[in-house]
Amino acid sequence: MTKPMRVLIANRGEIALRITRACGLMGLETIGVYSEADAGLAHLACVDAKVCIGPASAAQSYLDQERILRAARLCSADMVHPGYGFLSENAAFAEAVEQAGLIFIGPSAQVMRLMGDKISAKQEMVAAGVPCLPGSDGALPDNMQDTQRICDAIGYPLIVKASAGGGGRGMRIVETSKDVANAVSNARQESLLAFGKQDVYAERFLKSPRHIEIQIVADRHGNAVWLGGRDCSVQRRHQKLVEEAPPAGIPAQDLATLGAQCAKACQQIGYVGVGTFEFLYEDGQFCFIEMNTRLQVEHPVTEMTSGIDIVREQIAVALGHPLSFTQADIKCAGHAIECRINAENPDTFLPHPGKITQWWPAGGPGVRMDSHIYESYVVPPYYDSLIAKLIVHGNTREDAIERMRAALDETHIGGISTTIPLQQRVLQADAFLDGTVTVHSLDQGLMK
Ligand code: MV4
Repeated sequence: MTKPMRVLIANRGEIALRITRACGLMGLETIGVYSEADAGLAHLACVDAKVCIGPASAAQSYLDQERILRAARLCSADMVHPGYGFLSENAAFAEAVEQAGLIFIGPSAQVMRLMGDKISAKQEMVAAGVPCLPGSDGALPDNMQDTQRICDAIGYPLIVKASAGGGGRGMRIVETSKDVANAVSNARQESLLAFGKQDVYAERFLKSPRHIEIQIVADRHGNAVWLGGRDCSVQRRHQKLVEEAPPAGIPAQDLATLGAQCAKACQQIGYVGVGTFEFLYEDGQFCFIEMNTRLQVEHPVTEMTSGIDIVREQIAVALGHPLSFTQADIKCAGHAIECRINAENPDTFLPHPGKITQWWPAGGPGVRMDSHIYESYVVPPYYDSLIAKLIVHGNTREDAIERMRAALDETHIGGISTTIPLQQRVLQADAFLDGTVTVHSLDQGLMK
């Protein structure tokens, strides 16, 4: 018997528990790391070893590469799973993990850099035949006359985006030609301040798009498969609230064409791991915006419709195993919806940390609750406020909506306020039932 591989889980909360479960199924040993504020995390009761890596502040714990690598050495880890957020899209960390002789569970540092830069990502996608919006060919030049000419050629409205951006920072919408100079210099300044990089690009602006994404997985042997599409349009301030698979009302054939383009793009850029291609969808057209080189929060809706354990496959391909299925094996069955339950005031969205005094999770057929909370658990104020993901599956979208409404009603979380009341409203809103929600619907008050 060879000794099992050991996976260090460089994350916290529900995703640390999700990764611990996948490792358990695969016969892998697990190492949990936690901050001083997180000694009570649920997954720490299930791991084979645990290490406190520092104070509550993420900068001194979950974001501290040295402390995580030290814990990895201390516990003889073979692999590091970064989860989402924190160091998951940090190419320097991926490199440091490999330098230490360990396996980073994610794509190569080189591909992370290529896709992390929005300008090079878009150039790669154009080259791979993935649909993109018309815009500047690479970064806008320093020269304002040339910039003005390029923007006039794109037409208005257009959007100026930071190459290092993402999540909505460093963007400026430009309505007319005379606003170009100001928008570009403001976007540059904001990007320099936020990311230390002032490169920006311009592309046509879509006024009311949906946010559609494609989940992919690729192995080291040149196989790449897309596992389905998701609609993540229900969001507020770039925080997603409800996600579903498949996207409602989009012809399956159109999604399949796009999925095949994404899988091919993975092969062209040498992508290995799980990943997500993000698109805007308007008037029947998809336009690539960015790629996420990590496991995503909303991966469960794709697991429920594809039947694939995405975390398990992610770890398997990191170990060098070939994918255990081909594209022809993947069928989208039924419909899945996820609600991200946050410890927040549902109206102001202000975080509401504190002690959970009551926890009654929903259950029953087609109901899945991915959560690390329990009665007496204290939600710390230092991190993301996600405390649970409620996922339902049904044969049709209507069945899934019905199950989600019942599951939201059944779930009781005492002691703190949560986003559940807001999600209950979304699940009753005409725009949601019609499948016409755009990324602006919630902010525009269309789901009250
Ligand atoms: C856009 C856009 C309209 N046109 N690009 C916002 C965050 C970043 N990921 C990309 N974003 C957008 N890019 C063009 N050419 C509108 C948005 C956008 C958005 C996109 C996805 C999810 C929520 C959003 C909320 C506001 C704006």
